Amino acid sequence: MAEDCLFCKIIAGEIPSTEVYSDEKFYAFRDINPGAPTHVLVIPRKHIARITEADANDATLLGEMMLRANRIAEAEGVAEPGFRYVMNCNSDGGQSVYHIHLHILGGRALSWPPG
Ligand code: DGP
Repeated sequence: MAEDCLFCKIIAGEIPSTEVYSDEKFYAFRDINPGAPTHVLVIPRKHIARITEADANDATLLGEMMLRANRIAEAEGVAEPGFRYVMNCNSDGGQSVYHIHLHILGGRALSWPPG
């Protein structure tokens, strides 16, 4: 757990969240400011501040995160109509919380390219 990390505090239960999925490696919860009818954040329990800090030791973890997210998208009912994964990195990428998180956005037709 990293000090002063919002998402580490959510994992620890110090800040409340609406759980969608939880296991020994990952936690998923609803975004507080949803950008679509379905907006879930999938985070590893391991603190990695930004995706560019992940290294070869994290390869399995990152792959598993995508596979868990696939199951969550199915459970949320967005897999078939379609959805989007987003992971923002650093300021120009729009990252505001420095604990990697995969956004699952769905429940409506999404425009492209993003703003
Ligand atoms: P990003 O901008 O990619 O770093 O996404 C961070 C997301 O985290 C943003 O969509 C809003 C969400 N968020 C920020 N604070 C909280 C919180 O306290 N609870 C929940 N559930 N979501 C949060």
